[in-house]
Amino acid sequence: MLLSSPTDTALIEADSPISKHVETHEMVMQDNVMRMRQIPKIDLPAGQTVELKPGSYHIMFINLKAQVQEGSDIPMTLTFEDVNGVRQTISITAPARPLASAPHSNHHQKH
Ligand SMILES: [Cu+2]
Repeated sequence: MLLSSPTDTALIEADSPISKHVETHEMVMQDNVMRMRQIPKIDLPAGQTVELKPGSYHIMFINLKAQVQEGSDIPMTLTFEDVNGVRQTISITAPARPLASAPHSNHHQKH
């Protein structure tokens, strides 16, 4: 999903009927391992296109209400807030993508 805005804006909330919770995440390198973490918002600098994709910023569905097929279109509502605090809500659909190899938390057994 590609997001761009003519003014400084941020994606502050995502919601979808397919899951209980929807979070915005980013990938960060930590101890040479890519991990994801929840972020409160995704900044959209004026005129710049920000891409949401596996391995980068993404929207994560927590506690899915039903099985989701890869590639199926997921309806969701995105809430944006600009620098003046003005909010705008947009309804979209976006294709579901697999996680790739990015576990949420690492549970390595170490000796
Ligand atoms: Cu995630």
